[in-house]
Amino acid sequence: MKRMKNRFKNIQKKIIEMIKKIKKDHLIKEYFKNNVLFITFVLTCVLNSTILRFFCMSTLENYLSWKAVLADLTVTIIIGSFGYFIKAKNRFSYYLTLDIILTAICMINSVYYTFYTSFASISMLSLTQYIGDVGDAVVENVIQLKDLIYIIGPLILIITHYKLKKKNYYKKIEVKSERKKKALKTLGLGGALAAIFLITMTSLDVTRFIKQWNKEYIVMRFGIYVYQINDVIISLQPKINSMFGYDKANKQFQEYFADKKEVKTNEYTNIFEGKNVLVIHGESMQTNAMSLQFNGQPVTPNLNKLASEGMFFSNYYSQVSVGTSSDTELTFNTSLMPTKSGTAFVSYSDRTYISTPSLLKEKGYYTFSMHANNADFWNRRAMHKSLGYNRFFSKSDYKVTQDNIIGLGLSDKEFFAQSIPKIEKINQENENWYGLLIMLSNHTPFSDVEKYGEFPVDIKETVTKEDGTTEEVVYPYMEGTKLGNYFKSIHYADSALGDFIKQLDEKGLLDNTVIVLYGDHDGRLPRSDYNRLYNYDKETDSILEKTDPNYKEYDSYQYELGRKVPLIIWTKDMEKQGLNQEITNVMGMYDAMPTLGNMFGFYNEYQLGHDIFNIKDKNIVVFSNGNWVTNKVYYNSQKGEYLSLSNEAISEEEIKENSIYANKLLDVSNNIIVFDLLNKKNKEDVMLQYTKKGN
Ligand code: GP9
Ligand code: MN
Repeated sequence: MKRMKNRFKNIQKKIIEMIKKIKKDHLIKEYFKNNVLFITFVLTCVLNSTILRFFCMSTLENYLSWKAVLADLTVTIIIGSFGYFIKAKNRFSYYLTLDIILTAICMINSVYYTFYTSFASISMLSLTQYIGDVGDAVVENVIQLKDLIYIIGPLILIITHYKLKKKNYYKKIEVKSERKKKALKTLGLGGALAAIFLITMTSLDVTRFIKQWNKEYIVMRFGIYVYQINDVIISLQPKINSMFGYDKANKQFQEYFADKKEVKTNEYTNIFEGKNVLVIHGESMQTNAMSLQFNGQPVTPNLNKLASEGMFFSNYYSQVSVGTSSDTELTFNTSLMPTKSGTAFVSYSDRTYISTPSLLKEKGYYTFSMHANNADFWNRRAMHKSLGYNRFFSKSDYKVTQDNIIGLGLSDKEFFAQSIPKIEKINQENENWYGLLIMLSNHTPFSDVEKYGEFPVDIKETVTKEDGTTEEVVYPYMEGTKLGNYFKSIHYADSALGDFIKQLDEKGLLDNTVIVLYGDHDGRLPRSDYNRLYNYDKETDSILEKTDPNYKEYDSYQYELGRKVPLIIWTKDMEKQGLNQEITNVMGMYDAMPTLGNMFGFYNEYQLGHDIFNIKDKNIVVFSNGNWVTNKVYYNSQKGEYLSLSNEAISEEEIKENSIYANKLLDVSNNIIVFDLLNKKNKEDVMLQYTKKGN
């Protein structure tokens, strides 16, 4: 004990002596004087990363997180240390190059965050050819002044460099023999900071870091640079992943499905057997638009009509990840979740999928998909084959001219009109068919306003003046906002849908057909616009003060839960049969296949979702970022917080169990795709093992 005390005293003494020496010799001042460029580089990069967190993370604790600052310092000091191997006069180019790269990372993520409320992934780079098409939309709508602020970093570095050059600074500080020493010392400092960082990591930090899907958490704890480096490594993993860990993945997969007990029948079993299916992929259609009207005009009269005449699932969620439209197509048709990195459509199109089209094909259906966009967008050309479509009608099958384009491509009205003869032909040639029609016009940024047709989103009021005459007063309300434009856009898409149903009916194509319509994901609309929608003060043409008794807070939870999309199952005579109803139990895109399977008489033994008519109020919807929702509670795994949705008490146990379930489901789903666990050989292996076990 005494020895320990002495040792401690010695260390203390040494530190005090060191501090005195540093003070006496003005070492800090000297260090700053001799390393101006390096310090400027480090500080500007740390500043940029902090600014990014400031714009993306709402709380002070998040953007000033010392862990993130420490991580940024560590990364920049380590990569900056190599600059000392270079001659002083040439060092600037090295730092400037790095500064530009790191600034670009901040800028890209800043733009990306505004658009997707998430951070960018290198795996999206392989998708740039698809993004290119929406690129203009992004630039037009998303790049804001705040995204340009990061340029200040390299600018400061450039200005500093020229000032130093003028003073002949580089010649003065150049000591050739010192270069290597300095580089190693700086690297050592970076290493020491990295060690401190690693020691302070919690087990939660470690697991989230490895999984990488909780991007906000990683950026908050590790800073943007560590996130991006980790992302590169993780993105390379699909290739590496499928090389290692197969046995473990296969074992977990077998156990998962061996444990699964499912009720397979209910009152809806086989009600649609032998009927054709027309699936309509409603681009960016959100459920909340369906309950709104402007000046007495509903935003989506046709959707509303289908919903009231058919089965309307009003608490239905999209479960997309970075693959947006394509992820929904995957989940809807296979009851699997999007992959953890990359997208199934792009990275894993060569895997085996058990899908609705492939199961219906086994029942003799002709299967097709139609989308008037480039066939390679989201790699559909390859993936639609893997999903079991006999034929994919894409852009080259449609007449697309300058006059019939809205937003990203052929307008929905024109798309539907040109699809009818194709469907008619298929109907004539085949006993049964399954078709998917992917809409396009209602795509962000919803700026082709003049092409959507008249649908004012203002408030018009008729006022009687003192002299008895009347006057119309117009308040701008949602006019000119992105959400307002979205309403105009979805109104257009809704009207295209209405026309389409009418035309199908005229051709007799609805007589033996079930229409299944889903919204593929939300429209990624700004929360501030919802605040205007719910808190508009027409007298001042502004948003009510938060202190106003009428102010309705549209908080982040309401926003997340408000991203619901419609699912409607409709036939011409459903209403007459008394089958029309609203189903309010919470339901996800992965429950569509099991629910429809029961109605059409097919079954996927490897489905992750459930038939909603069997699981009812016990259902749980898992999101690809690990969040989940039940009828009772919504859990945000990034924040580790939950929101109660009913009056029932929520126990910590329940949160824990559901989170374990969610993580397992995501793991199993990801493994199925990455390791191609559904391929024939694998299924045979599994069967063989069971037979052996049975013996
Ligand atoms: C592209 C269309 C839109 O063809 O489906 O895709 P998204 O941008 O919504 O993923
Ligand atoms: Mn989409």
